[in-house]
Amino acid sequence: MQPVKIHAPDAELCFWPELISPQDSKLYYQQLFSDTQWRQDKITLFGKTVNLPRLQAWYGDKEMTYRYSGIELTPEVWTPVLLELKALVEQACGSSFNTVLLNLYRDGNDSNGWHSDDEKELGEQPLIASLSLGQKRRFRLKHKESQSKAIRPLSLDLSSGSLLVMSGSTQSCWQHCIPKTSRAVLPRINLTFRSVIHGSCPMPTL
Ligand SMILES: O=C(O)CCC(=O)C(=O)O
Ligand SMILES: [Mn+2]
Repeated sequence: MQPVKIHAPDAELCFWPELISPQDSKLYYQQLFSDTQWRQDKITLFGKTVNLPRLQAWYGDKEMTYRYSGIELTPEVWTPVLLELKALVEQACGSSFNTVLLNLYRDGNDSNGWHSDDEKELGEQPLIASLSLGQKRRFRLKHKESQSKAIRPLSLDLSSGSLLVMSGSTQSCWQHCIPKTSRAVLPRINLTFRSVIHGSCPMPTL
């Protein structure tokens, strides 16, 4: 399937609206929902520790151990279903990955705050492949230069089975988020496949 190129200044965005069929997406969603080692991670901001507004899990190659807040963490070992999805995504976008960060948005109160996936461990121009399963949620992007009002923010509805690939200068020039919604929504799982340099990790954002 050919992706749709989304044109925006300082960004490279490629979108597959239906990389995975609705039937297969449903099966993958159910399997990941029940078989993933979901964790309630916390973040400390200005001396206050709070729960992240979503559950997370991190899988990857064994040597991706990292240190975070004084503790050493190792990713969970790839499961057959995650390897299957990794292969599908790698084939679509022609890049390879060594980790995946999974997010579970349980309802409309769960969210992911404005951030860029620009940790130095991801390299200069990281390619991030974001696969969505379950409830459709809105994904927003805004250019980092608030003065450049001429550059319009973007909104994309990420439905089940869709793949969004962000590359080039997207992470250095833009931020993205999944806002809360007051609509009654079912859970959504998002997988961001990443290629991380040894001994590093994706850091949580609020
Ligand atoms: O849930 C999404 O679509 C985005 C997830 C994300 O930005 C991240 O995990 O860094
Ligand atoms: Mn992100």
